[in-house]
Amino acid sequence: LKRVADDVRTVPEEKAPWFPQQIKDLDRCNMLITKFDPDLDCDHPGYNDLEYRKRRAAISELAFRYKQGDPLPTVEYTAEEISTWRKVYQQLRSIYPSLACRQFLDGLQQLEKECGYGEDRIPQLRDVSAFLKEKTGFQLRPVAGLLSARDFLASLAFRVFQCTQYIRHSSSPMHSPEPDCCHELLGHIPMLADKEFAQFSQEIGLASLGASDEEIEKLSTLYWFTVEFGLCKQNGEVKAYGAGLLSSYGELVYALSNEPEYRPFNPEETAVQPYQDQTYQSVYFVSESFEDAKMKLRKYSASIKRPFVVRYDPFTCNVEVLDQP
Ligand code: TIH
Ligand code: FE2
Repeated sequence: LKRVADDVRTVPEEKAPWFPQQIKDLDRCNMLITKFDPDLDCDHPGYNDLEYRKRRAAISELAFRYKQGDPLPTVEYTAEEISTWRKVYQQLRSIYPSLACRQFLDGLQQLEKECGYGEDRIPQLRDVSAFLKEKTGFQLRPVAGLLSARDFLASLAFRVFQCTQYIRHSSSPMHSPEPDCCHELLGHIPMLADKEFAQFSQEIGLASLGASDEEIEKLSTLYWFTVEFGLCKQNGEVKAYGAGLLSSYGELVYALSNEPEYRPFNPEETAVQPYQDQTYQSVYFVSESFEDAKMKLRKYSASIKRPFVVRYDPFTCNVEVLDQP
């Protein structure tokens, strides 16, 4: 490998799609996907609730205005929102001990002790981000809704996790087809407090930088079946580590019942498995351990063809581009 002298060197556009090389560049990674939008999708549980839609728009506005380095916006949640949170928290909390993986339970316990997690209030992104920064270097950034896979994955390369701040509609606390703060705060955050999982997440992000559309599609499918809906073995039992499961009472119970199909996690196969984003998954992939998932993913990433190599510099928090020999 030949190191390129200039750190801010970029890859010419004909060689690869643009990608962020500095954390500040994430301000440009904000392409939203209009899917499950309460204003556009008549099946959305909030579609007929004008109050809810107005509230969503106001919280989205905070994310649209956000620039890297700004203090994270805080939201004063209403009594109704807190009551939705309470239902979600109570229900899930009662089944976590038997269904969630050890890393998740450790993270959640720390959040309850050190970060004000509990059923009575919705934690603020600002506090959670400060907590994570100390544990694994991850930080949060507010996002208005579902991001394009390319932009979402790119932020992981910088240990930045894009988080929605609104809450699901009160009529469906047990499952949401789109991310919301229950999903982020309960599903993702406890896992991101684990060092090994944080590393795993960043590696998916780094693999995505400058990748072709086809590769992005495969990586986001891998992300889907691991970070969102992954299962892993622990002491001879199958446990959940995927955030989409850990934030949905309905799907968490379903995934660990004997109804769905299980297959061993294998990146080549998993990356091309069609997935379900409206309702529960019909197949889940089971890893032997995180270590195993990380090693397999690393091998897969190395097989992605790019005309350059990227390296994250933890001192400057920049992504360096190196030429292939
Ligand atoms: N289904 C999850 C929940 O109910 O919390 C949310 C999502 C996970 C992945 C995409 S949307
Ligand atoms: Fe998610």
